[in-house]
Amino acid sequence: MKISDARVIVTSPGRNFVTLKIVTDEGVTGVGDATLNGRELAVAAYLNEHVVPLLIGRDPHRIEDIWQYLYKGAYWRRGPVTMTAIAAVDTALWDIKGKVAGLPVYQLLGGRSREGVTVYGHASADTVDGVLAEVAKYVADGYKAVRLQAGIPGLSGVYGVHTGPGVYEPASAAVPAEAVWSTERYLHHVPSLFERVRDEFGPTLKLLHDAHHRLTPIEAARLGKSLEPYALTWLEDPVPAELQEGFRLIRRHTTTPLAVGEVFNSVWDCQQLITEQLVDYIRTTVVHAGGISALRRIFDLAALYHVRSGSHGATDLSPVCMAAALHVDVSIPNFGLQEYMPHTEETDEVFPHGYRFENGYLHPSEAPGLGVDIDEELAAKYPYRPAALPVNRLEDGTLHSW
Ligand code: KDG
Ligand code: MG
Repeated sequence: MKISDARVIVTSPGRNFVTLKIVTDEGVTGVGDATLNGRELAVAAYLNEHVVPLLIGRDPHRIEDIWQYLYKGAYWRRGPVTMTAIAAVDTALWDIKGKVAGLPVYQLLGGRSREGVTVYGHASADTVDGVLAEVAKYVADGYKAVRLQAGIPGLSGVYGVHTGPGVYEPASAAVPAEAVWSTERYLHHVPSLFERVRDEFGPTLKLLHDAHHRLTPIEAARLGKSLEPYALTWLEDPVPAELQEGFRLIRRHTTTPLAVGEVFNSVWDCQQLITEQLVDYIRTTVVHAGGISALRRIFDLAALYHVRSGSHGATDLSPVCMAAALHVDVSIPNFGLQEYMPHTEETDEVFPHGYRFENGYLHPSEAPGLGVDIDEELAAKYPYRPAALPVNRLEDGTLHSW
């Protein structure tokens, strides 16, 4: 069997997605998500210009060899654009292998380690009362875990806080929107949110929070400490994680579990965090960390150090990524949680898929391969629209992150 064609499909059914479809001379096809929020066309160009020409004529069964060839052969290793492109190829090849084998991909990864994939939903609102109402809806839907994000009094347009109808979408204008951030206001407000939710919903509901990389290590340590009475499952992205040793300082001060990794691209980005046991959950995902093959390697390393998976699953990761993530989640021994934000109806129509939500769990498709596809005709009806992630400035105008 040989790869005869590979198409890069850019579509925007509510938001932008990039998808790679690999076609073989025997007519078997595979899909991989290649979406990098706000930088979609860079990955599309990388694939079209530098990767697709290298794939034609290759044996699609040689997943590992093709991965190594694209990674080592580029000379310029790692980076989000390169690794997202490699991830798309890897994911599509696993899809093909599953279809040829007549098995869902999780069977090729060792089979089930659990009955369902526990997911967390997003309770998000301007006010604490609004968040409480959202949590109640998730609990009624069977969710076992909920992430809490609330507006901060005195700040408008807080990143990560979704209000009103429609799905979560942080990328808006072609030129990044700007908001004002105050760490003081934030650190003062967040504990009161968790106090109310714990009081109302009791001790067993898993509660999470995302700090979106906005703190310094000592500020994060203070937040972790102040949230200890509310027993979070995790505090996510407390600080930007380029300086992995920065997590030592947070760890020294708090027992609040830490999660990090949605912006990581390779095992090297989390090596120190994992081997020094500086985090509890590693949030790397299929699309941005080099595909199913590379993600499994990260999770295997994590398993040796009591670190569990907690893959990113926001709406800017397409249903192709979610389908692939679920095959990994259901098979690995050290699964923790999977993030889940439902996509828009338009997105679900463009990406028909067989995974399903039931009572707090997602279940991968039982169809051979990943159990997801792209309707190319429908995709063509939604042209690309430039959209970028926002930035924050401190009250004095200094550029902060998110
Ligand atoms: O593209 C950025 C989003 O995926 C991100 O803001 C979502 O932080 C996020 C999360 O935890 O889902
Ligand atoms: Mg996050």
